[in-house]
Amino acid sequence: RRLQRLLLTGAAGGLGQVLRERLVPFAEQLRVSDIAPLGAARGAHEEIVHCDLAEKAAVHALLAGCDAVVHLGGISVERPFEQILEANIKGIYNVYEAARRQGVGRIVFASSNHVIGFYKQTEHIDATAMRRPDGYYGLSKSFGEDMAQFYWDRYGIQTVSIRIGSSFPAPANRRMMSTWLSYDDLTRLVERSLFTPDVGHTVVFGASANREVWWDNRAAAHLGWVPQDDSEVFRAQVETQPPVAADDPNAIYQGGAFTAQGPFGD
Ligand code: NAI
Ligand code: 15L
Repeated sequence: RRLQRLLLTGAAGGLGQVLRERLVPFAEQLRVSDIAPLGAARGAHEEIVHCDLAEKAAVHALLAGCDAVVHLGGISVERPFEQILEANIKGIYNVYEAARRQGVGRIVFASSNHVIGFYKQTEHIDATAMRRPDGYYGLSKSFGEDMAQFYWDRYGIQTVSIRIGSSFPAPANRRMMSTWLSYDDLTRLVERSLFTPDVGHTVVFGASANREVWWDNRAAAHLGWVPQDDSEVFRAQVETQPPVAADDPNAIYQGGAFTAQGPFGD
């Protein structure tokens, strides 16, 4: 199972730098793209394309000749709406419309837990739960998931929307003991998302096999992804931090502090 040409957007970012290495076995050619510097090509298997996702013509050229896209590019935190509009909302439209025009059949979309951030940590949900975005960033990911559903229903372009929890080398706080997604589990999930046949538009929550997970992935069982890692190995380290107050959003909401960002004045 090897693609001819795979595009990775957001390749200069935290997860992009990880997947730039780890996606290599999955394609003959890996096209890596970002608006930020990417350095030199890492070998004959790599193509580097600098591109602003908000620029339609550039994105259409970016997808030419690709079999699939792992779409990580965009703003990854809460920001004023105008910034999110450019990178994430126009960006995802440009990616899907380019996929349609260029005949790209599959997209792996880096969605986020912030599409459901206003659920309480005491609630357990699955992919059918109504979305409750916790800011403009979460709204843009919610729009991205709708875009994915529309391009599947209307044009047959397949997507796996991965609602990533917190994918970092280690959980940075108590909330992330639940939301943490190891890089190894992320890589295996992206692999399953690229190669599982007939995914249509599948929504999957990206969290490792942590002791307390708020998300039920039975609706994505066809991906055959079973997380292997567990944040428990970091508990002692995380619990050296002072306890979180009971009224702190980090202790109440699945989206943690994102639920209390803004408002952004002009
Ligand atoms: P990051 O912020 O480190 O990387 C995002 C990359 O997108 C950056 O390199 C940035 O330069 C690029 N970018 C921003 N605007 C752009 C534009 N207009 N045109 C082209 N490129 C642009 O974020 P990270 O952590 O690597 O996340 C990757 C993806 O996964 C993002 O879409 C993020 O929203 C999503 N995600 C990540 C989570 C995590 O725990 N790391 C959790 C949930 C979702
Ligand atoms: C996200 O969506 C962000 O991109 C990431 O930086 C983390 O903040 C993560 O969610 C999280 O919720 O921990």
